[in-house]
Amino acid sequence: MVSQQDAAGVARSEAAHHPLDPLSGEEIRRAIGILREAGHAGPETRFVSVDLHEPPKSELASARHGQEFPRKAFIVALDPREHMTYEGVVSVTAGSVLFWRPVPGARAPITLGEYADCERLVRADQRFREGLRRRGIDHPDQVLVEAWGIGPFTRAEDEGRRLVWTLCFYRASPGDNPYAKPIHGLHAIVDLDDMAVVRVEDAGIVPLPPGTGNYTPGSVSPREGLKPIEIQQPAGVSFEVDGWEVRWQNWRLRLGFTAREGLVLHTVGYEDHGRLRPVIHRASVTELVIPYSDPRPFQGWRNAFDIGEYGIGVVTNSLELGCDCLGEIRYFDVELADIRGEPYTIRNAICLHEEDHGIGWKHYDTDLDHAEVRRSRRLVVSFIITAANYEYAFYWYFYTDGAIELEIKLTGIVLTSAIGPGETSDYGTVVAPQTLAAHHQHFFSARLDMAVDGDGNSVYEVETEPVPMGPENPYGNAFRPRRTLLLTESQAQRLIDPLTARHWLVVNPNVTNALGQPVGYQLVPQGNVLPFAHEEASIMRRAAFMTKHLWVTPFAVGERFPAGEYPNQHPGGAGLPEWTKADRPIENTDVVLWYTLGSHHVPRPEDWPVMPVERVGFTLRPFGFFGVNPSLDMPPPGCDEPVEAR
Ligand SMILES: [Cu+2]
Repeated sequence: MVSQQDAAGVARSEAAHHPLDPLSGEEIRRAIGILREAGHAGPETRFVSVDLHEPPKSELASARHGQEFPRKAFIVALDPREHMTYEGVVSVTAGSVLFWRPVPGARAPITLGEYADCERLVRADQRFREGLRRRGIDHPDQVLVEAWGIGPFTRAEDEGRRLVWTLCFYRASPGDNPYAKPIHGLHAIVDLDDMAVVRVEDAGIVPLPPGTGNYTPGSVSPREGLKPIEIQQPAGVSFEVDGWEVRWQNWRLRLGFTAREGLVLHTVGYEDHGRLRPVIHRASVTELVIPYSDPRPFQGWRNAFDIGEYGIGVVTNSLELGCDCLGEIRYFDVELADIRGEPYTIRNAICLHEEDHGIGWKHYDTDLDHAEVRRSRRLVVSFIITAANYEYAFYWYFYTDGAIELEIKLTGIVLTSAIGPGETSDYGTVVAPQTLAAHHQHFFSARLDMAVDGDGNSVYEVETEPVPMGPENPYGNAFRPRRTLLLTESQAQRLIDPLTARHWLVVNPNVTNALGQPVGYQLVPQGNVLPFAHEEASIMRRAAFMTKHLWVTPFAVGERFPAGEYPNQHPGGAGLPEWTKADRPIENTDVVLWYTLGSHHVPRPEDWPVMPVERVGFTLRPFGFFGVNPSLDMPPPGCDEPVEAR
């Protein structure tokens, strides 16, 4: 064992430079090896995820440069013979299993390997093939079979099974868009553990739509007249990258990546005159749920948890220069584990670059006939995922004025179903002949473990109120912001209200700026929406986080995902609704903000056959964090000299 530990130590120092670095392929391999050697995993074991087991904050705080540090893997796996999910932590550096435990009742997320096996299985099933033949489809190999989380839509005899149901589409010829030919009514219910088709259901035939929905250059001739735009940075980039650490214009942060969340930001801080001031300890998007409106049989089952049921790290794209990203790009490869626990690499998974962002500030002094203008710049950290028909592109922006923004771009192909010739529906838009795109919504949960100048943070709701006319307001013009301190979790379950300019302010009551005000960052909502599902609909219990735009919790180890650790087939109530029952105090403590971003999607004909990008986001802006415009010292561009000098 000693030699193994030595070997592990060497591998660790080669692989990781910081305790928050994502696991390398070698560390993944080592972790799985340790687990197997301890007898916890056999040939049947299916691995869901092998991610860094992040060190506790206390350990991070005491970590010193050049010091050795432990490396641990958090592993989720399942044994299909036992129908049991397991989770545990392996110390890669100590060569030992720290714990390994069954999670009774949990249904592990659907892995990519199972997703592919499920498609092959269903295509080969005689009952399914008969269903295809009834629809005049003789080529099962041209049928795209998607495995969807079944949620609560199971029967009594399904008890204990890990199930999915399938939606299928027909690729009439190679290269065609399968979503143009949704196969209506034919659904297989598949036990992923046994990898067996439990039953095939036929809710009735609707003919395939006639269109092709193709969007590639072969089927669309590109327009003319677009001259090239080239982004040039002749002196190179202004950011520095050291391993997974990024420094840019006073910003310092670390990048991370997990199978479930994709990109994670760690220890986001701002270097303010030589002093590194923390802002966010950890930020990521921790759930994504898409409830659909269509009430027809099976169509009403479509409620995907793209993060909790599948994971978005595993479906991250390899990005291409000039297509996904423009300019001087630094890419990061990430390493994940496949279903057998073997590491594999997604090349160019994370894109890092900087962008000019228009004017940052300006003033023209009329008397002096003199203008001062500064450009704004932002650092962009992004990744893009493909969740079957849909693409989600996640962009974290860091600005020269101290703001941080999350923008999520939604694109790809809307989910379709077939309807009869000439038919319409209240529950979707006809986007092509006989092709219905159901109304739906996308709810993201951004988890922001805040650390505004340290861990002692409080959250205020800030609204603006008019002042009653009277001695205090004789002209009726007065209005003022009203701050309400959110004291406990139950007080901190809030909705947006744009008409009162409602937003939330995270302050550190223990630290003041030069003006004597507590330092803070505002969470400023952009457009948002609430779910329209009935309160008794299962999705409202399973994804209860989406019923509020803001939740605030005190930081607690293990409170990572707003719909719980294992949302697959979960009846609901886990995660935020469960934790916040305790109504814990949240004043002057280490707080976590959970902000829900809702994108409301009534499909347009213009969303077909591939939809133009739609955006949702929010901004974190300094409010008293600096005490003065932090971009004051941006260097003048060439245009700032007095006009008379020209
Ligand atoms: Cu949509």
